[in-house]
Amino acid sequence: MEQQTILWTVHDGIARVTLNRPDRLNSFTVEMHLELNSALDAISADRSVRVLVLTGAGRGFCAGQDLSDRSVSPGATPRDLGESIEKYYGPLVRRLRTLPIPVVCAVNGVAAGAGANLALACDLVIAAKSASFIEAFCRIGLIPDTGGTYFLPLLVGTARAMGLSLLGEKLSAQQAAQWGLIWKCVEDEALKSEVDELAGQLARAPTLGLARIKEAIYSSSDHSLSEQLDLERDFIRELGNSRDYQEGVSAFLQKRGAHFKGE
Ligand code: T3D
Repeated sequence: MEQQTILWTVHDGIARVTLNRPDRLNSFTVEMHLELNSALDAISADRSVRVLVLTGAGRGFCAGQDLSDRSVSPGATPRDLGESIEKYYGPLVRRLRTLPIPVVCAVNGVAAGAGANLALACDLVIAAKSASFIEAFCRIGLIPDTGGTYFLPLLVGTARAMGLSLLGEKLSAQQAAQWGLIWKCVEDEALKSEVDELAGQLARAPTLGLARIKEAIYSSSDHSLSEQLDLERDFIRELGNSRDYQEGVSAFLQKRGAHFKGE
């Protein structure tokens, strides 16, 4: 499907969404938020979709908020940036984290500001070697939003989260992978094939099980060990009744490949 600011397709259980404002490094306007949101509505409603891949067109992944959309001339009434977070960036992160399918982010180039944290909100992040991550907010007097102040310390620890956020320096994709900020860094030419292979693998996997893995991993930071053990029990109980569990065990015992339907 072609909209003004994003492109999206669904094929073989894989939804692919491309942020498509390459001349502005795919930075967000209200129009792009609205189009992305309506694409995610359609993708969520499509039961055939078992994995979502998010990427950017051109040489960048996403440079965060389109700053040319912000009037900062002296005397102009300041815009309520909190409203922008409340209406667009916050709901986008909540949505990606709660989608009951894996979300793969293919970081094809620079990811800055909300663009960097949008990537971190995804479940698996694969970046091209030439890509980079910049918590650019401090350069314009803001704080990391779009979940940045949550994801960064959780993923790389307070010291590195502080360095990235207070200095706004460019972090290479290789360093991001070494620090554990992202899943993997690959050669630029290999990004598409690696992401296609990964998305295919996830689209053929037991989708309900993957949904519960995502939910369990993300809820662990809010839980005690005891609460998490109870959650694991409940999810295992539910999954033990699923068709994909039956298929997985049957396939193992019969020494054949499993054919999961995602149920
Ligand atoms: O406002 C709210 O709603 C609150 C929420 C805020 C969330 C945020 O994301 S705040 C942070 C906003 N983003 C930034 O501060 C990043 C700004 N961009 C950059 O610092 C640099 O562009 C990059 C480091 C990302 C890349 O640098 P470089 O040298 O590779 O590219 P460039 O030449 O700077 O950018 C290429 C073009 O894209 C350029 O346009 P031009 O000169 O060719 O006509 C540049 O102006 C444009 N561009 C890049 N980022 C943005 C942008 N235009 C508007 N907004 C951008 N964010």
